[in-house]
Amino acid sequence: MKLKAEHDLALEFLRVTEAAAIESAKTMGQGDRKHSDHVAVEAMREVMDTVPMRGRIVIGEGERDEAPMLYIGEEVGGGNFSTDARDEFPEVDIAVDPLEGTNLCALGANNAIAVLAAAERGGLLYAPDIYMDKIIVGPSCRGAVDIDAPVKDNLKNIARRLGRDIDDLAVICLDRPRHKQLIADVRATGARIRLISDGDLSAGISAAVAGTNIHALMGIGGAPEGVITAAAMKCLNGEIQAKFVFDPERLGVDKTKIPPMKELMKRLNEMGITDPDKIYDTNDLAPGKKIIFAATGVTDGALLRGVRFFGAGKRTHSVVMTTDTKNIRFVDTVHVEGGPDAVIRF
Ligand code: VTB
Repeated sequence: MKLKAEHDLALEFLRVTEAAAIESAKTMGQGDRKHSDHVAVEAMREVMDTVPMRGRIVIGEGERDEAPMLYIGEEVGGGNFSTDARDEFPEVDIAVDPLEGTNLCALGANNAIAVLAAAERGGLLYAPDIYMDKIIVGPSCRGAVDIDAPVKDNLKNIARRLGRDIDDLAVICLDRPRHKQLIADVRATGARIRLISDGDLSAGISAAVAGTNIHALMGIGGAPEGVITAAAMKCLNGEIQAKFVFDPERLGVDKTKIPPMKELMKRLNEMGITDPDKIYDTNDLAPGKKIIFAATGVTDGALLRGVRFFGAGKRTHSVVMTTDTKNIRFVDTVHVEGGPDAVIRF
C-alpha cells in the first residue's frame, strides 16, 4: 500500500463504518438482531465499493455460499472508477464486523459498533469463525501477561505495572457459563469484574485505552473479533494474546455444535494455520505494517457515542487509527440533511 493512499484510505473507511452505524442505529431496540445486522452489511458493502482500492474481504460475513455480501474472498472497492484508474489502486485486505454486538443493537444496550480493519495483502490473519481465548491489556502492561499463566499471576503483574492494588483493577469478560472458573479466579484475587452480554471487540479496545476504567479483557470470544482487536492494538500500543479453543467441554456447548477436529483442521490448513494450539500475539494476528482501523458507535459505549438523529440530520462518533502515522482520530461527524436552513450545533 502506498503511504499517500493509506492516509486517504483511513478517511474513506471512516465513511464506510459511519454508513453501517447509521443504518443499524435506525433499527435500535426493535428486537430483530438479524435485521440490524443485515442493514449494516448492506450499507457497509455499498460504501465500501466506492473506496479507491483493490480490496478483498478476508474476514467477513462467512463463506461465499452462506453470505450474499462481504463474504470471505469477495473483491470490493473501485466501483465508481474506470478500469484504468482501478489498476493504480492499492491492494488491501479487509476484516469487517459491520455490526459488532447485534444483540446489543437489537436491545438498545451499550457498546454496539460498526468496525473494520484493513492492511496490505496478508496483513491480517485469515481466522475462521471459531472461538478464541484472549487476554488483552494496554500499553503499560505489554509483556506483563501470559495467556497460559494463572489468572492471579497476570493480575498481580498488571497491578504492579499500573502502580495499584489488585482490588483496584477491573477485568472485563463475556458473561457466559464457559467463564465460570475464570470469573471465580478473578474474584478470588479481589479484582473487580465487568460482565458483558456481548461485544468483546469494543471491550478489548477499552482495556487498552487509559481512562476507561477497564484494565484487562479475559476470556473466550470469537476469533474474527480477535483479529480486528489485534489491528486496533497495533495502533494503540496494546497487547493481545490468543489461542483457538475447540474443546466443546471447555466451551460448555454440545459436541454437535463444534465441527469434528478433522474438518476443523482442514479449514484451518486452508487458511494457512497449521498449529491449532499456537499462542497468537498481536503481530501474529495482525502482521500488517500498514494497518487501518475504523469504528463508529452504534449505541453509546465506553469509547464512542452512539448515532444521534436530529431534525436536520445525524451525528456519528468514530475512531480511526493508522499504524504508519500513529494517528488516533476521534471523529465527530454531523451528516447534514436539512437543506440550507439546517442548524448545526456544537
Ligand atoms: C463472540 C464475541 C462477540 O459474540 O463472538 C460472541 O467475540 C459470541 O459468543 O463480540 P457466544 O457464541 O458465546 O454467544 C460477540 O459477543 C458479539 O458479536
